[in-house]
Amino acid sequence: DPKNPVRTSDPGALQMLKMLEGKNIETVFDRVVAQQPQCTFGYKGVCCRICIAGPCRVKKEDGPGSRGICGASAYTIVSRNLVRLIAGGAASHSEHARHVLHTAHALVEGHAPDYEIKSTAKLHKLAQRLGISTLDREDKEILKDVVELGYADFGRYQDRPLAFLDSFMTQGRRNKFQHTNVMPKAIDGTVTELIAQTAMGVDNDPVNIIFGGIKTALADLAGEYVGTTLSDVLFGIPEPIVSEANLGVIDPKMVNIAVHGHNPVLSEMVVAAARKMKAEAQKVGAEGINVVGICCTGNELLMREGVYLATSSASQEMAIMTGALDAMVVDIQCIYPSVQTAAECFHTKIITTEGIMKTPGAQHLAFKPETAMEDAQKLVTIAIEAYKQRDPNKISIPNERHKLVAGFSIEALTDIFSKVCPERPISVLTDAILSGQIKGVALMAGCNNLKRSQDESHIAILKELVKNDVFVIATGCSAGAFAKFGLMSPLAVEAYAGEGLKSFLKMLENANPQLTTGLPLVFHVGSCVDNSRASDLAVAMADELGVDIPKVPFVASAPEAMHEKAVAIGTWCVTLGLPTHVGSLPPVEGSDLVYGITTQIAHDVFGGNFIFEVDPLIGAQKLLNALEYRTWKLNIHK
Ligand code: NFS
Ligand code: SF4
Repeated sequence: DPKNPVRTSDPGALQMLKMLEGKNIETVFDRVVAQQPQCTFGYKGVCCRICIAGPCRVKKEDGPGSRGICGASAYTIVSRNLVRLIAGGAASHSEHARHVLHTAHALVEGHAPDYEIKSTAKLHKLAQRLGISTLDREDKEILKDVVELGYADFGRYQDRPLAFLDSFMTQGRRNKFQHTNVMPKAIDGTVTELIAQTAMGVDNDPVNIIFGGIKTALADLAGEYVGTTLSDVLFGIPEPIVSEANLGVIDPKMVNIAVHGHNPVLSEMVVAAARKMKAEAQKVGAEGINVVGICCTGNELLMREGVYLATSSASQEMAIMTGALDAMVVDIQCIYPSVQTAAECFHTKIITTEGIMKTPGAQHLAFKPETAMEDAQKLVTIAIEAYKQRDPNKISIPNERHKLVAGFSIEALTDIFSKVCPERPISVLTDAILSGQIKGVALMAGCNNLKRSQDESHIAILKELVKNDVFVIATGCSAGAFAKFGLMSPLAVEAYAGEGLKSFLKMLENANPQLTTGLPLVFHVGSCVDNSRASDLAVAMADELGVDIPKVPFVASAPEAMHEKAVAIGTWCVTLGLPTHVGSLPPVEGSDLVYGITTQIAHDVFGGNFIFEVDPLIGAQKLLNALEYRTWKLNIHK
C-alpha cells in the first residue's frame, strides 16, 4: 500500500512490524502518514502563535499579508520560533541536570543514603577544573563546593561567566563568547530572558534574536556539563564495556523491565534493585530480571553498566509489542504518549516517576533520591507482578540482537591513546589526522525524525564517513541506531572502515593489550547530555594543535534531528566552531535572512555553521569536504 510506506529501516522494528501484520495495532509509522501533508506555514517557520491575536501566517511576499497582525515580518517570526526551540531544549537538559545536582546535594547533606561518590577521580578532576581546592579535604566537602557552584550557575545572574561552561572552554572561545556578548551568566535566567526577548512586542531584530538563542544554547551546554560530570561522579566514569542491542535482547524467560527516558538517577537505582531481587522473580517462575534500556537513559546504563539497549526513539512502541515487556519505567523526555495506548493491548505496566511527566491511565510512582532504593524496589515489584499476567499467545520477539562495545568516555579514549604516547595522548589522534591516516573526527548525534525512514540517514552517513577514514564518535539515538544495526562492534571495522581508519584502530589495539575486546567501528560516548564529552574532545584537540576549535578537523552531524534539545545542541556546536550537518530541516526556510545567518553569518562570527542537507550522501560529502579543508589549512600553517 503506497499510502502506508514503512518508515523504518531498523531490522528489529521491521521484523516486529511484520509480526504485527493483520493485527489492528497503531504505531508511530501509521501516525506519521496520517499527518501528511504537514502544514507548509509551520514547516517553513512562518506561522506565529506567540500571542493570541494569532495565529498569524506570512502569506505573501509583500503588503499587509506579508506580516503578522502586529507587523512582525517573516524574519522576526522565523527567528523567534527557532530560538524558542533552543529555549525548550536548554530547559529540558538543565532540568535533567538539576535532578542530578539535587541528588548530589542530598548525598552531601546525608539525605540520599542509596547514592555514593563512585568516582573520586572524576570529583577531583572536576573540582580542579572549577578552581575548587582538593588538598587535604574530604570528598564530601569537595562535592559540597562543586554542588554550590552548580546551583549558583543555575540561579541568579552573577558578575562572572558560568563556571560549568567557562572552565571547560579554550581561551579563544572564552574571548569570542565575551566579545560577541553571548556568555551566559545563569542557566535559568538565560532561558527566561530568551522567552521574554521573544514575547509579543519585544525584540524583532532577527540578528539580535538569534544571538539570544546562541547565548541560550551555551547555557544548554553548561547544563549538559553539570549533567555529565556529576553523573560520572555519582555513577562512575564509563569504561569500555561489551553489551548487545535491538529488540532481541528482550528475554521471554525473564521479567523484562525497560527504563525509558533520560535520568540515570532513577535508572541506575532500578538496575541495582533488579540485581537484588532475582529471587523474587524466580518465585513467579522467571529465570531472573532483565533490565533493558530505551533512548538516553538506556545509553547511560549501557555506558556504565553494560545494560542491553532494547531500542531507540522511533521504535520505542515496538518494545511493548513484543508482548514480553512487563514494565516500562519512564522519567522525562522523548517518551511517546502512545506507549500507554500500546501497553493497553498487552499486559505491560507503564509507570511514570516524575512530577512533571504523567500519562493518563499509567501508574505514577513518585521517585525521590531520598528514598531511591525503596522506590526502585517498588518499581521492580510492579514488573514482577505484571509478569504473572503475560499472555503467551501475544509474545513475538524479533530475533535481532547485535554485539557492541560502548563506554568511551573521553577519559577512556585518552587512556587508550596514552598507551601510544603517555606525555601527549591527544597527539595520537591529531597526528594521525595531520599525517592523513584518518580524515578527522565526526560527532554523530541526535534523534529519529520520520520525515525520512527511521535510522536510514544515520546509517548511510556513518558508512560514508568511516569508509573515508573518519574517526566517528556517537551519542543519543544516533549511537542507538549503530548499536541496533551491529555497526558498533569490532566486527564491523573489517567490513566498513577505510584502510587508514583500520590501521589506526589496529595500532591502538596493539598498544592496548589490556583491552579484552577489539575496538568498534564507531565510539559510543554517551547520551545526548554527554555531547559535552564531544565538546571536551574538540577542546582537547584544539589545545593539542595550539589553535582554537574552528581550525580543528572536527565536524558534527544530526542526520535525523527531532527534539528541541537537538536544536540547542546543534546551535552550541556551531558556536564552538564546528561545521554542523542537520539532515531534517528545522523551520527556517520561511526567511532567507535567517537561513543565511545560520548557514553563513554564523561562520563569519564563530567559525562554525549549519549545513542543512536532507540527502545523506550529499550531507556526508559536505562533512568530508569540511574536514579536508581544515586539515589542509593546518598542514600549510604548520
Ligand atoms: Ni537526544 Fe536522547 Fe533520542 Fe533525540 Fe530523544 S532520546 S536526549 S532527544 S530522541 S537523541
Ligand atoms: Fe501575530 Fe504578532 Fe501575535 Fe505573532 S506576535 S501571533 S505575529 S500578532
